[in-house]
Order: sequence, then C-alpha cells, then structure tokens
Amino acid sequence: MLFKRDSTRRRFLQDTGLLAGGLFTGAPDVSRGDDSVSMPFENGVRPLVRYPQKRPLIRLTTRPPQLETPFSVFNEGILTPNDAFFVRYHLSESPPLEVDADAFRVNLSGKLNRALSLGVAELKSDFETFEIVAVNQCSGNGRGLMKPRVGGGQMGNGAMGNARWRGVRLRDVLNRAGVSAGARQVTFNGLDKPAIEKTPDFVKALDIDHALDGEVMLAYAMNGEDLPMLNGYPLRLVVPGYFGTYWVKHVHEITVIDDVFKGYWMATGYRIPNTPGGCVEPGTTAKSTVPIGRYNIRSFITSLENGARVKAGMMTEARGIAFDGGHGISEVLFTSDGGRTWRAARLGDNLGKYSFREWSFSFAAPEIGATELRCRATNRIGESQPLDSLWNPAGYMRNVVESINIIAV
Ligand SMILES: Nc1nc2c(c(=O)[nH]1)N[C@H]1C(S)=C(S)[C@@H](COP(=O)(O)O)O[C@H]1N2
Ligand SMILES: [Mo]
Repeated sequence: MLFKRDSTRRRFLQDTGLLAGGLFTGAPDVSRGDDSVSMPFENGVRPLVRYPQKRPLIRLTTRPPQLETPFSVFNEGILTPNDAFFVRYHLSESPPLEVDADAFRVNLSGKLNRALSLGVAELKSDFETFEIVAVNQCSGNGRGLMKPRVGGGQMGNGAMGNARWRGVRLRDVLNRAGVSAGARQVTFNGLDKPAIEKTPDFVKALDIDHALDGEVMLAYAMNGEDLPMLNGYPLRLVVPGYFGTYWVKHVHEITVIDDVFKGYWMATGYRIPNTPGGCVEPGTTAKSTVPIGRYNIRSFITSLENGARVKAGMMTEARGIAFDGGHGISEVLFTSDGGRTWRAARLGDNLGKYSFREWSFSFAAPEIGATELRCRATNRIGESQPLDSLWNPAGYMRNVVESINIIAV
C-alpha cells in the first residue's frame, strides 16, 4: 500500500478531498492496463501511472515514487500544471505517511538568538507573502540520454517543471529568530524518513549568505494552489536557480550551524567534478568534487516530437522553452537544416529570470524526407549550450543542444 490510512492521515485526505475517487485506497492504479511510453534509450519502456493529485505520469520507481513529466506537457504552457509536475524522492518511506496540516510545524534551531516553531497559518499571517516563478530541475534530468550511459535513475528530459511558488522569504523567518555571529550554513530536513537506520536521512544545506539572499523561500503553494502531497505538502524549500536536490519537501527542521554540514547528501551525494562545467572526459572520474549548485542553460523544442510528420514545403511553427540558473535568456537560435544556418527565434513573455522562457520560430518544412531541428539558447552573460554532450559519472547537468528529426510528407 502506498499510503497508510490512519485517522490523522484520513483527516488530511478528507480535508483535501483526496478520498474522492478512491485514489488513496491502495496501490496506485496502473491506469487501463497497458499505457506505457518508450523513452529514447535502451530499456526505456515505462508505465504511465496515475498517483493521487496527478494525471498519468511516467513512472521510474515505485518505492519511493519517482515520476517523470511526459514531455508534451511542456508545450501546454509556460507554467507546468501541478498535476503534471514531476516527483522525486530518495527514501523508501516517501512521501511521509503522516502529514497533519494543522499540527504541522517548521522548527528553527541552532545558531539563532531564539528557536522558533511556526505553523503554515503563522507563516501566512505573520510574514510578508513572497512569490517567484522558478524552474525546479533534477540534477539527473536527461541522464538516460547520457553517452556513455551512467548509473542512476534513467530519466528523459521530463524531470523538470516551472511553477509560480508562493510562500515567505527564508530571510524573513531567519531574521525573526535572529542569526547568531559565526553562523555558516543552514540545514533542511523533511518529514520523510529512511526505512532502515543505515540509510542517511535526506538533509541538505545552504551557506548562510545564500539562505539570507531574499530569494530562497519557504513555499506553501504552487500555481495558486496548496502544494500537491507529492511535491512537498504542506511546506517546501524553493531555491531559485539551483537544482531540485536543495528544494527540500515537507521541510520541518531548519538548523543554523557554525560548520560545513557533512551529511551524506552534501558530502557524498550530489557532487560534481570541480572542473569548468562540472564535466570530465567520458569514462573517467574527478580528482576533486564540489556540491552541485545552479543549473546550467538549456533549451528544448516542445511543439514537435522526434519523428513528427509535417506537410512538405509548408510554413511550420516550432515552439519551445529556454531557461538558465538566473542570468536570464537573451537569445534562442533555431536551425531547420541540421545546423548549417541558425536564426534568432522570437522570445515570449518574460516571467522572471528563473522561469522557462517561451520561444517560437516559423520555418518552411523541406519538400521531402527527414530533416533535423535544433535550438540553442544564450544567456545574458554569454553562456550557451555545448554542441557535443558534456559528461560526468553521475550524469548530472546535461545541457547539450538537443535535436529532433521531423519527416516532411
Ligand atoms: N523531503 C525530500 N525533499 C526532496 C527530496 C527528497 O527525497 N525528500 N528530493 C529532492 C530532489 S533530488 C529533487 S529533484 C526535488 C524534486 O522535487 P519534486 O518532487 O517536487 O518535483 O525534490 C527534492 N526535495
Ligand atoms: Mo534530484
């Protein structure tokens, strides 16, 4: 059974209407038997499974639930709907079995003038509301496409999403408690727990200056609604521009420390080679590593799938998204002749420097046969995407110029 049913749990389910439709009554419903998708790599067949508050998503693992967003969702709009937003957990006892929204507290302690314990209602009433549109992307997004292949969750490019997050600035909360001199880092722990003692609990850390930057936030809502259970209900950390690993869900313990946190998920996991771009020669290991940080610049075509058929010689609109870790997109180039000529696409509305940015370009489809389309983004400090894949042993930070083939008929 995915979710234990006890009275606390039941109350939460009733409050949020989740019992309707029987979605929590047992194992997730593998909807109508044989729905599956085939990702473009070996062993890439995945079931499409419906979880509570979610539409059918691409399932990578059951325990813990890891769900990928079908790529066509990114063509529906610049914000990723909550019911299509990807899900990533590390510990098998996830999501946490008991979340009582009324009793929930986030507790702040450590190098502070006074400890604080706050409920979501107090966060809403006692602090200024803060909103930001930002991309949450898993470090391993696109890992399944890495060549040579690497171990870890074999995902396509659907382990990302863009949402409007609402909550309060972490800075305001920390300042209410008063940060002591000598504070160096802040650690974040969620309600999910390891099944056995040997597994390290999922705890992440940010440097104190980062935690106080006025953008890192405690979010209780996304896209105008409470967070879905699987995306961190009732409260999660949002770290704009940074990979999803820092965006701790169901966050309930925040501790200010005067040291550098040595927990597994900082000191061993989620590290990248200490090299430009975080990459090494394929097949080699890094001499030294650092914790992964901001995501790098990426862009995608969303309006056409690989293998799509288009009308020969007709004007066809290509559309897509581009984003980077916070400098902002300045240009997206598009090619419909396999890279011989690149032309500037039209950029859509700017929802902020951490958001997906829409782009579009109309091109004449070829008279006959297959042709390769690509897009390539540049940000305001001149960073762009590599034409050849960079590589590291964990399969993190993929940002190569992706290409798709369309067929004119
Ligand atoms: N409590 C908790 N928070 C977590 C994780 C986790 O395992 N437990 N995984 C992190 C990772 S690696 C990612 S990529 C994001 C994914 O966020 P999402 O599941 O809302 O899409 O959650 C982060 N926060
Ligand atoms: Mo992740």
